[in-house]
Amino acid sequence: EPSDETSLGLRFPKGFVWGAATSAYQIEGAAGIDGRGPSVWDTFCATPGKVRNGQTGDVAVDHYHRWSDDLDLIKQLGMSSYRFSVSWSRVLPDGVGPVNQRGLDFYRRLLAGLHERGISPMVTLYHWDTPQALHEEGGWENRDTAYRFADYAALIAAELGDSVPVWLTLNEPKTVVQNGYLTGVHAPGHKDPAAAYVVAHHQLLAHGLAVQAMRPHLPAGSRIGPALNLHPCYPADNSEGAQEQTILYDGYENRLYLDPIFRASYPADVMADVARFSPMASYIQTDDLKIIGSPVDLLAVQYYTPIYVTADGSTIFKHPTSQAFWQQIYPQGMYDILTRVKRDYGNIPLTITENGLPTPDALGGDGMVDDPGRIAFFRDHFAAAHRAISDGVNLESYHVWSLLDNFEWQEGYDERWGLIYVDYASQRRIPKRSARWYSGVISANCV
Ligand code: GBH
Repeated sequence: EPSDETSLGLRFPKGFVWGAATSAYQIEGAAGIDGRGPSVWDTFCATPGKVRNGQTGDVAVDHYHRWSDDLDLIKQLGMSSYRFSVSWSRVLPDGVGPVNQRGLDFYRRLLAGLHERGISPMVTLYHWDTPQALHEEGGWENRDTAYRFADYAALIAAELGDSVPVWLTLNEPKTVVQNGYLTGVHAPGHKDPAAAYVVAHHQLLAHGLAVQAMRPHLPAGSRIGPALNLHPCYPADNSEGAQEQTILYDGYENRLYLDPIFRASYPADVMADVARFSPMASYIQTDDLKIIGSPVDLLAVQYYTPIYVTADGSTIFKHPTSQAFWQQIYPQGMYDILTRVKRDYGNIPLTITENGLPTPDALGGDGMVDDPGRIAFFRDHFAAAHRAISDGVNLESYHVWSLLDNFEWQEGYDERWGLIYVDYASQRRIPKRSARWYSGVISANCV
């Protein structure tokens, strides 16, 4: 039901795919159920002071038990693709070793349910929930974890490969580096710049090893790619210092991940800077970059916010912010990052796997959840994506973050990012006004 004020008359290419995204720890709950092993996020949430109000993903939105109703909602809204992640420790409770059949069966049921409803799955292998047992062996600081990830990836490809056309290896390695190991606001909560960039290398290596390990198990036509959160970086003013600092900032935010994957090389400026505080370079072995640069079939882009960099390398805000203190609302950034990827890395197929906005949603007296801010946000970001397509960007699908309100990491349940409202007391799902609006966009293939 796009109304005149929310409709721009921009038609998307025929066959453009619309969907929504989630991740295992944020929605599944059932933390100790059916043999799931603990992950670093279970440990982190159980540590006092780490997550707002001491909240955890133990129950989350109970998707592990309510998946069938949730798939019905995806279907009713008219989406043709659903991106979710597999919990590594649900399938391999210790990250290695014997398979937990009941865990694997959950994903088989989910994939069969999607198939029955004609919804195409896009599966992320890792969305930050490192098995606790592997973490205790050194986790991402230990090169061995990259090989264990590739083993897990091969297993999943062999077991589920027939029913998944698109695979994403790691979700946002940068966030694990920055939030998990630099600022410590995410699991495992380390504040260790030296370790952080060793972790970056091992995650990138894990990506490349997984691409290689999965191929032989997948049917022809299956596609694999990384999911990177990219940040367009702009100088805060026109001083020379700000311009220079912006280039380096862009290196840390974007090129450190894009260059090794798409050019099989690390950016020299970032490596020189990293060498001041991290032994990362000494962890790079012969052939690692060849492995990391293994050909991929698509790039999954996640865009939330731009970054403005000053001459002293700090950042400032120039646009309205959202309920997430780090997010500035800037649709043009979507256009800028998509066209930049094309310009610098070639015309690889792109999918948007996350883009979204938290709003302070509440159930109204009329039983509706009115979220005009989210509608305006998506309208403007869809329009920016549309313009990028018109300018030749090979964008084939758009997954909004998120399908449902869910466990927003260190913010607990305070931030609602869903198209579908969840009453956490009853677990009742109520599609927000934005969900109905999105449904209209999908059926018209037009924003
Ligand atoms: C995505 O990450 C995630 O993939 C998804 O799971 C999440 O729910 C969604 O965004 C909404 O946040 O974290 O305090 O250091 C976005 C990751 C979040 C990384 C903000 C940088 C900077 C502020 N970004 N973070 S903080």
